[in-house]
Amino acid sequence: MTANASDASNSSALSPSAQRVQNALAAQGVALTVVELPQSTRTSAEAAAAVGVEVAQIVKSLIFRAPQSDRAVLVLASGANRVNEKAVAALLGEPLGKADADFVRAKTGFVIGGVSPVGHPAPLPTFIDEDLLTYDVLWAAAGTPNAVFRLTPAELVALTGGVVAAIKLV
Ligand code: 5CA
Repeated sequence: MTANASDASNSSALSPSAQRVQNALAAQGVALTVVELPQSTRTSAEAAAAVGVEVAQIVKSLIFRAPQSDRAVLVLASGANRVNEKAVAALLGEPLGKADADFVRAKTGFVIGGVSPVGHPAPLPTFIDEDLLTYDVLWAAAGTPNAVFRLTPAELVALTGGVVAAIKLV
């Protein structure tokens, strides 16, 4: 597509990674809006402060590696929780290991700190922390470390097709 004067002067133009998330949302037919903020949303705490919600309402998009199948597994956790890797592995039926930054980038198309629940090159097996379903409103990363979007828990489940489960470390 050719840039024009109107694009160049559009202060709401998104960076390419954030635009990929916006396009993925639009392709699924939901009216959700990616916003790029001047401040960092790299961590759950920063994201919560930036949008003015509790850290528990931030969707952490964590990638684990299933080495037997070399699959990436997406875990969507409340910003307040740590993930019980063994519980996720049991649900998946395969052991899980850590993912390094290159693996995360290759499987999601996003850098750590900006990994979105949607907009990946190919679908990922996805698990959703059941605690996220207790909030009216959530915010998730949208492709860069300062891009986010607001959604409901029902939208998170519908958009990702994730399995809702008890996966926090207690
Ligand atoms: N933008 C915010 C939420 S809106 C965000 O992306 N938070 S996050 O928690 O989902 O992403 C940061 C996560 O990336 C950390 O919790 C951690 O699990 C992971 N991470 C951070 N550094 C590394 C690293 N060097 N290698 C692999 N994973 C990492």
